Amino acid sequence: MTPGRIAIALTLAGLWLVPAQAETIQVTIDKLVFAPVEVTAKVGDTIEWVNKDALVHSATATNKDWDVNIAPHQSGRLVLKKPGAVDYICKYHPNMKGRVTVAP
Ligand SMILES: [Cu+2]
Repeated sequence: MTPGRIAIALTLAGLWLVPAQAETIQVTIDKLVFAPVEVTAKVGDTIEWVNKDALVHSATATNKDWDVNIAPHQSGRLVLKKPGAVDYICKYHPNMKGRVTVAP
């Protein structure tokens, strides 16, 4: 869908004036890589990691704020509660790195 068509669809659906709502941001894990490596979000948004590998991974904040386990071919979710930038790794494969920047 083109941006113009999305605007028309939102207008027809009466969604245009609704304030921004919490979003779910997907990060794919494929062959031991988080993609995209870096995401931006807002407090209240959800990050969903989708693990395409046959290995268990985690998204573990280096500041210890959160630790999400993601089973093979499953997904793991986290609701962002605090603003700030958080670097994370996979605790099983520590050279897997990502970053979430959370706006207030
Ligand atoms: Cu891993």
